Amino acid sequence: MHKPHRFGYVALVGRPNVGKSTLFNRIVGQKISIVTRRAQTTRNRILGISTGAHWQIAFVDTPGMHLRQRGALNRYMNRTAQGALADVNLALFMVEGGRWTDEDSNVLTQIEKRGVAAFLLVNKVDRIKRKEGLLPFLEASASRYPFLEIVPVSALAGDNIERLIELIVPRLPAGEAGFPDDQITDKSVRFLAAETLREKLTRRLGDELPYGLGIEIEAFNETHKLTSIGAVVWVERPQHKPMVIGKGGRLLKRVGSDARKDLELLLDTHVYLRLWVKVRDGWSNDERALRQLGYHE
Ligand SMILES: Nc1nc2c(ncn2[C@@H]2O[C@H](COP(=O)(O)OP(=O)(O)OP(=O)(O)O)[C@@H](O)[C@H]2O)c(=O)[nH]1
Ligand SMILES: [Mg+2]
Repeated sequence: MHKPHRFGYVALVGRPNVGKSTLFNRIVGQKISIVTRRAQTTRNRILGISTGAHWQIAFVDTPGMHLRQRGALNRYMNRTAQGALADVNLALFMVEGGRWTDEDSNVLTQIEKRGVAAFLLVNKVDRIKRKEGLLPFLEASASRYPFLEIVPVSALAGDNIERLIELIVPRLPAGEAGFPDDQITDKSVRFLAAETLREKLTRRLGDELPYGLGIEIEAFNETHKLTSIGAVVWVERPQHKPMVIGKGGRLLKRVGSDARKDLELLLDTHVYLRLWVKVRDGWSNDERALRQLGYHE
């Protein structure tokens, strides 16, 4: 029998750090969304398009919904994640296998409020040695909402991802693809460059990470051989500046070199990066500064 072509939007939601962006990148087949071991890495709604023979899925990666809201940036992140639940055909609600927290309950409340059709994705199952040990968790989670499916996965190891896609496709409406089949995201290379820098900086800073790190791309000039990028790293306090620069500028240099490697692969040109670190007092709680850094609807 002829299979109808299907197309739809699928939002990935969950509390911070459960592995949404890791899964998103794996499904889309390219590194689009940044990943760190820190909570609250993703700050924007990011579209990632996956195209198969009879289907196209527009995945929406979202910031982790969290309860402790420190300021305007946190509120923006929560609003963005909640807003992503409107107008999607399906939500993938991701939790961590064996661990249910108040923040998970909060995400579920948001799903319930909108009555969105949802799958429960139980991620990081690679960490669980005895798979039988997961059963009580799966049963308890299943009773919390009429989930259409409950799918244990490992975003990191890639376990059960093909099965997940097979389960999603029949839930989508019949319809033509919404995007050209070679398009994988709605984000510009400028955005991806800024995010790459934020990822490398976050990873290098480790436990010393200051809260408000923002990247602003000031110059972006692309020729067929060389992309020249000028970026400002915004910090919130004067004492954060030396942390980001490092002794003798070493940390910033390493960050630049980490980012350059990724960006050269992404852009397929040589990349020349110039970085400055600047202080803007309390920017993450300042609506105007947030808009300037692209954190607005
Ligand atoms: N062991 C294991 N670790 C994982 C898995 N998926 C993600 N991680 C790790 O979990 C951490 C957070 O992953 P992210 O993909 O950034 O999580 P997120 O849900 O997008 O986080 P936010 O953007 O902060 O909301 C990273 O260190 C990942 O490597 C998994 O399946 N197994
Ligand atoms: Mg993320």
